[in-house]
Amino acid sequence: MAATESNPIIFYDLKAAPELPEAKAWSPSTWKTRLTLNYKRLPYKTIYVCLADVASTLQSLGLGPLEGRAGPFAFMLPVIIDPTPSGPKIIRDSAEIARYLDITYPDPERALFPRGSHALQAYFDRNLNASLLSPCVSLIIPLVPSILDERDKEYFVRTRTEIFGRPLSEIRPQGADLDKAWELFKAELDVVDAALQRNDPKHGGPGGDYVMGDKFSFADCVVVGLFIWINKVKPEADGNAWERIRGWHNGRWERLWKKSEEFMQVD
Ligand SMILES: N[C@@H](CCC(=O)N[C@@H](CS)C(=O)NCC(=O)O)C(=O)O
Repeated sequence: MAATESNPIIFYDLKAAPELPEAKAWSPSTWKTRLTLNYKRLPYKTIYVCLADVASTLQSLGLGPLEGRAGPFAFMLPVIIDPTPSGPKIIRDSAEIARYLDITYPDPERALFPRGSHALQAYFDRNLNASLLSPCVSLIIPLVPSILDERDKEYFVRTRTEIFGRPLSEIRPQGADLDKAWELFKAELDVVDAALQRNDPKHGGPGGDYVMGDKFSFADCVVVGLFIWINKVKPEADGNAWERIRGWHNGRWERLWKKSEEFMQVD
């Protein structure tokens, strides 16, 4: 084992506006890694980086743009540096990081990818992100600037306006369209809920509130990371989004949140 309390893993996360301490640690992708590190009880230290500085920070570590990517998404967080005996090792992308940590710090009791689940979890991660992308783009992304400092606000609005081809302020639906967007979001979660119902012992499943039933895994980091993001960004105009979501599907998401709370420490 390489990382120790005195020589921890370095975890790069995104910074929120300093005057909003409750918004600290807001990104869904970097939460996947924080949950991963906390679950595996690995020693780590977080470095918070402004969105506008992600590219220059990663370039200063010797990283180039992600393959096939240009513009704002060419450099993304999370990134970790693991102080291995053969020198620092840089890993980027939350799923890559989780796989790397399972291999490098094996602990059968705390595997993020229990045996046989690698392919299924890769499919889950990809599809959950893809299916929730469209409702999240309209509901949550336009509110992200509200938790950023002035420079990041300008960066986020400018880059997202470029990506979406219209001003960020026009993306968020209003009135009846807002309710429709939440319905679309719920419809996507209906699909996940229907799948998770198969964990019930009456279907031969193990029971329990995690994606894999009674065992925490990387798939839980994917879902919980998304909910934490929604909580931090606080779409208050919608009457507290989490209040809405936690009652859906017979309280499934609140139970998952509560079961995962022990892995939510922030340094
Ligand atoms: N698939 C990647 C996605 C990472 C990602 O989307 N990161 C965003 C923050 S949530 C980012 O760093 N964006 C940089 C930017 O917007 O400039 C992962 O899971 O690590």
